[in-house]
Amino acid sequence: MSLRPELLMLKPMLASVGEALTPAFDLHRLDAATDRDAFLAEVGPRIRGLAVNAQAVVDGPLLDRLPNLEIVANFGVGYDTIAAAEAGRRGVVVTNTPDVLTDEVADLAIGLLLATVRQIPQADRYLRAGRWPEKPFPLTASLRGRRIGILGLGRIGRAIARRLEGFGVAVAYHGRRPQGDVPYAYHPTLVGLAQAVHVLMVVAPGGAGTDGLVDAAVLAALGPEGLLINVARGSVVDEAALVAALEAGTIHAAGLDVFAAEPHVPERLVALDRVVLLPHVGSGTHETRAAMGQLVVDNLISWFEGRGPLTPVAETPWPAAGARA
Ligand code: 8YV
Repeated sequence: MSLRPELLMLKPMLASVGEALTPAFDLHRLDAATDRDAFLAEVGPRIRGLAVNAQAVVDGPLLDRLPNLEIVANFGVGYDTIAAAEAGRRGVVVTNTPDVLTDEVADLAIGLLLATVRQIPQADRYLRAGRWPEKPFPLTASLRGRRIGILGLGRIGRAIARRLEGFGVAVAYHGRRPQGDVPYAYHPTLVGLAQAVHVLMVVAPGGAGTDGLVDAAVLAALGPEGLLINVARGSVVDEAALVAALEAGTIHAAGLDVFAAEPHVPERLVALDRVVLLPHVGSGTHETRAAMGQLVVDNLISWFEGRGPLTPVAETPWPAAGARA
């Protein structure tokens, strides 16, 4: 048996993560196994750490196969596909990658907002299709004088709001509770926020607590001039209701970086010209992905050197009260 801690990756990760882990750990790859069951039966009991990409499912049945697991290090700030509370009950700590991606995702959110309002990709397509000599590109909506609502004023939501201040637009927000240290108007209900703004930007974490939160009623409240921008999780928006609202013109447009069943995007969305669709690239730069990978590595090294996790999630606080060793 190896004296080096044994780690499992469920899917391929950024190459630098594997390279940085290899000197200190024995790395196993579940996706490389031809027989997943036989692999987990043999290797599972020796696994002490998991390194996972955001959106990889870590559920009770998988945790059952890993009885000596100590830590799940997630590559991503969102960890809605990890059963974190269940992991906590089993004494397993879960870490994510906050802060290192905040500004990058906020930048992308602003880019997506402008692209959607001013139809930047559509204008690019128009030029490339050789249509400019026929007649000028049609006039678009404007960000001027618009009110922007943010659903989820966490780290990324705040970074977006700060950027919006520079654009001279009014910002309001909805979340579980008002936050005392911000100058933005709080709306206790999401429908109330949607009614009060022209643009709703979704930045709330995914998971059971936010599933389908942006539903037909919220979209109706946003109204026929309204825009929806989502850089959080597809699950936060009722995608069928969104498609229906866009098709019927009950909202004006949408800019989406995330979808309910990634990487699959409903054909009816793709068919609509008033939406800007991105393949989940919010954190997708060389610099930020490298920083996220480094934080995954640093969490694992810190843990196995006995210094505890660097960025544990809320469900598995550290140091933990109670039973955890
Ligand atoms: C993912 C993300 O990490 O951080 C998150 O929650 O959604 C992204 O940054 C990315 O999809 C890589 O898996």
